[in-house]
Amino acid sequence: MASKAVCPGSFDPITYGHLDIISRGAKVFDELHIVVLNNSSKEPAFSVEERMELIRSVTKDIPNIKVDSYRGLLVNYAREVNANAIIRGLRAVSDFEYEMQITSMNRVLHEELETFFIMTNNQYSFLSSSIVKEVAHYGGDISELVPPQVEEALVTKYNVKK
Ligand code: COD
Repeated sequence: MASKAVCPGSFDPITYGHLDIISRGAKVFDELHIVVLNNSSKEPAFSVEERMELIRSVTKDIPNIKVDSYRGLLVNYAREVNANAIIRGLRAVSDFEYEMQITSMNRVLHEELETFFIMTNNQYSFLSSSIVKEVAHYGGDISELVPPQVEEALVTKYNVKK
């Protein structure tokens, strides 16, 4: 049976940190679904469609990836697409508590679904969508943090000059 994993997130917007996790995960599983979900504690800057479009654009050279969105619980999405694994990234100890909480909750909701963690590449250990938006908002250089398409979308969104 082909292995199928889900890489869930807000991806608001996708960064080189996300992309690193996605490309490494895609080497391990036969099929990887990147799914844009709602994180109830975050107010998104980009619409779901905009986020999916950016993900599609920056992952177009990775053949075993599908980009999707879902309104609802991640475990229900995983059931619908018959995935048996979740991939998450870990940047620092500070990520651990939150990750442990949602992993445990997801296991209560769907005990066959395993979560796998990929350690961040040191180069991206400080990187998050929030920090990128903050720097972009004030016109700072984000070219080392996100792919060019995402940089362009942020510059347009915040109406700042490069
Ligand atoms: N290096 C490595 N990994 C990174 C980096 C980086 N620089 N930046 C981000 N990541 C990883 C994150 O650790 C995460 O694993 C993934 O990339 C996505 O990150 P975000 O920030 O885009 O996404 P989150 O953490 O906001 O996603 C949370 C979900 C949307 C997945 C979660 O809220 C969810 O599952 N919502 C649906 C409802 C649900 O089922 N909730 C869970 C049960 S309570």
